[in-house]
Amino acid sequence: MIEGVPRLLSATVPEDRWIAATRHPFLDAVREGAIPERAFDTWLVQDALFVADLLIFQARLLARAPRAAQAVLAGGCAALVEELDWFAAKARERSLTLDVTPQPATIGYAHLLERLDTAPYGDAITALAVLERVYLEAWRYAAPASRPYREFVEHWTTPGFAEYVAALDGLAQPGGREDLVAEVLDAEITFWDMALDPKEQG
Ligand code: HMH
Repeated sequence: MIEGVPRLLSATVPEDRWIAATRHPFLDAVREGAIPERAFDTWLVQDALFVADLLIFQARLLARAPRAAQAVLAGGCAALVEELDWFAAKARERSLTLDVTPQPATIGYAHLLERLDTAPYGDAITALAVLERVYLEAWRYAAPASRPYREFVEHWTTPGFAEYVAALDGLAQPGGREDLVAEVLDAEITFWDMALDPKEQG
């Protein structure tokens, strides 16, 4: 048993990477309010780019999903569209542009999503379930955050998001390409690393 990993996925998820992805030092720093806002903002804008890539992947996954998985995946696509609106609103509030160059972590993750496009459905949905579960558990670990990040941590730990992640757990088909699950966790770790060491954006 690994804490935070659903039972169905526990045999598929490498424990060391799981812990590195869900208890990253960036998350401790967010909880403590110890991240400079500039660094947080840089990461936030890259996450917006990631969500745009994720929507493309997920829409394609929906197109080839079995009938029984359509409602959850379609709901997820609609939620990602709303999430992009939310990112746009946060960017306006914080005077940030979303029109930035993707950083290497974001480009690397986008390439992984492209490879998942051509993976068998069972492997792709399992990777998506892990991708969302790891994000939820990471933000749960960061809670309760002090200001100025509390609203962000609350946004990514809502009951609605948790229910969606649980529904994805139920769609996962573990036992296939475990290397893809490990790659998702590595991509998540690299994404948090980028948050601690952001390249300045023009
Ligand atoms: C890096 N992983 C990352 N960003 C996200 N927004 C999610 C997962 C979940 O949508």
